[in-house]
Amino acid sequence: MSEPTSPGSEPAAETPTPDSEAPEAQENSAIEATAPNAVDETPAEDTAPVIPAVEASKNFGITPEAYMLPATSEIQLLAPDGQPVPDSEQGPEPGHEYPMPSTEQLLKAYEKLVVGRRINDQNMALVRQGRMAVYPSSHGQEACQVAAAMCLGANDWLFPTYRDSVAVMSRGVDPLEVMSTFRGDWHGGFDPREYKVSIQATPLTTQLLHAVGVAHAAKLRGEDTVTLAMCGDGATSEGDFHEALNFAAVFQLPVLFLVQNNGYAISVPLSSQTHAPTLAHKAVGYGMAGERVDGNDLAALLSVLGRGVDLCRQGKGPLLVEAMTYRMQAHTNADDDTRYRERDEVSEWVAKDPITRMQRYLTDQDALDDAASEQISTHAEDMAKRLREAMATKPELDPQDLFRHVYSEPTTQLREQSDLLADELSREEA
Ligand SMILES: Cc1ncc(C[n+]2csc(CCOP(=O)(O)OP(=O)(O)O)c2C)c(N)n1
Ligand SMILES: [Mg+2]
Repeated sequence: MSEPTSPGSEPAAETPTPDSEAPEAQENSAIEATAPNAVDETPAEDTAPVIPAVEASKNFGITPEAYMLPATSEIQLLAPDGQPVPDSEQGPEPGHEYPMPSTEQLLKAYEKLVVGRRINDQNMALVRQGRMAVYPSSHGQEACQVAAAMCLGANDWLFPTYRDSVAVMSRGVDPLEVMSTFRGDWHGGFDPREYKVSIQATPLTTQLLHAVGVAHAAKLRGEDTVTLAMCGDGATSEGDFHEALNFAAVFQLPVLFLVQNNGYAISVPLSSQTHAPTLAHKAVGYGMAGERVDGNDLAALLSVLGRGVDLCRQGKGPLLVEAMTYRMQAHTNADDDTRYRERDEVSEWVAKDPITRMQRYLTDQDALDDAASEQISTHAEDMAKRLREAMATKPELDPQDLFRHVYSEPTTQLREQSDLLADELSREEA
């Protein structure tokens, strides 16, 4: 078996074969020698291949392995009781130290948490009243979603899942527009281009490929755009997850993949989903860095995702972040979670709630007093009331909308179906 030649190795000396002496062969080799694509026979310079992880690790003065592997424990800046985690206990490893975000940024983020939780509760009530068709709860996962939206700049793109309504709202989309999707009265309530937020993907992991495509296009055009793609723990078993991460790594694209590990894919626990030591470790196989963060610690998330987006912007992406969190409610209103998880398990996570943790910290920092708390609650209540009132009105729907916007020029079949429906409706009215 011959040894494979590496890009920097000397080309092997060629032994002339009897054929190469023939006039025809000599003529051909002369053509090759003068052709524009002729193989350059001069020895290549000794250029070692550039391995992105090696280059990236130099920024931190650490080994490529230490750069790519996630920290040995979850990155945490605030303990569940709201106390800052001392550096000594956190045991920061080189390349894994993260600063505490400013109190101002945390206060802004805290307000989004409170609004997100209130809208979530409102939606659960609307579903029970039959005013909303389906709602995948984000209760417990608000910190991941607020931080994902807040770490992006104006030219960046967010690619959320069905569960990430709080991320979409935190990027500035009106809750009324977000929830019209879950009411089932329109394909999607907002213009993705206006907010640079993709529609919430229901087919698992398709949005990761879209995020990679947008990042690729931006890189080719020389645009300053980072994409952040969100998915769940279960989604990491999908083939699209592999294709998205591999393509992003091969082309060194500015994509931050955020996996919200909430422990379950509907009723399937993580232990039945993967044999990987952690989901963050999956990054290493693709040649990108992985990080694991407490997904209920808003401060840590803002810091880890903020740095991740910065690295992507500097051309040092892609990156994978696994956020350890928990879905406090059932998968959707169509699910009964008492059939597959113990109540004690759910109660354990109450103590790790992302909102009370941040509230305690901000109160201790004298950044949040009763008056400020009251103001935030009133704002959240007003938003819930507006949503409630809007959802109480019957939407005016035109069944012919089913056929509009499918193609710029409707096909013959669509026209036929549209005519059939029109005929049926006119007979119903008569
Ligand atoms: C391609 C595809 N396969 C299956 C489903 C059905 N499905 C909907 S949600 C879900 C579980 C996803 O779990 P996870 O990725 O952990 O996200 P979570 O719901 O916990 O946020 C499944 C299997 C789907 N929507 N799309
Ligand atoms: Mg999950």
